[in-house]
Amino acid sequence: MYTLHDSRLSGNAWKVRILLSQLGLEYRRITHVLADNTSRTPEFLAMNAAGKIPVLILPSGEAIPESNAILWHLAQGTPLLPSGFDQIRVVQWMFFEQSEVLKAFSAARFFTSIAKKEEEKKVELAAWRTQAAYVLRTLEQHLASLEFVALNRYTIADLALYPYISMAEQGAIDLRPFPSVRSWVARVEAQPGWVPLIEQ
Ligand SMILES: N[C@@H](CCC(=O)N[C@@H](CS)C(=O)NCC(=O)O)C(=O)O
Repeated sequence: MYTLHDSRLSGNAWKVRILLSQLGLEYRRITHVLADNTSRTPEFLAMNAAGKIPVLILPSGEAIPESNAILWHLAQGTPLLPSGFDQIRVVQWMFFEQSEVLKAFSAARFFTSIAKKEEEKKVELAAWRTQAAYVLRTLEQHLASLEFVALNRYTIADLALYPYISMAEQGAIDLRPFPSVRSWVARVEAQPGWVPLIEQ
């Protein structure tokens, strides 16, 4: 059985929960309240020196931090992670997500809708939203003629990009001018096994 260290609202942990569901893998959740700093205890830091969730514990006891490393491990040998040169297209977009998307979209969402510190973080929010607009323009152009980001079918590259982009509006990042991005979000949500952020 797998164990997933997550938090209730984390988009990075959501990626992993979607994939576990899509692959039909059973797991138990250890859901942290990040404000309580339980991801900074010596025990947790021994699993992930960065002190962040998600961390997936494999049935062997091995711990994997970093959402995209977890996706990579779980998807190996499945159609969601192709082999050969196609794999480069997948990893290319997974790096794009970590370098260009994650910080801007997650921080804008956190300070707008979760911590609700829009006034205090005004300057940073403007910079994150400018970066987000650049990302959305890039994806809009890329997805204008493609159904999925890496290949002509759903892969873990789509899954890596999906959570924070789909929640952009929680960071007051407007998705309305990006119809191809919105259609892609809908296509990802239509994949068998997709689960919502908060399950009833
Ligand atoms: N690059 C990491 C980022 C993980 C991350 O930022 N996790 C956040 C929650 S989404 C976290 O644990 N924040 C708590 C903290 O930094 O103390 C990944 O993709 O998994």
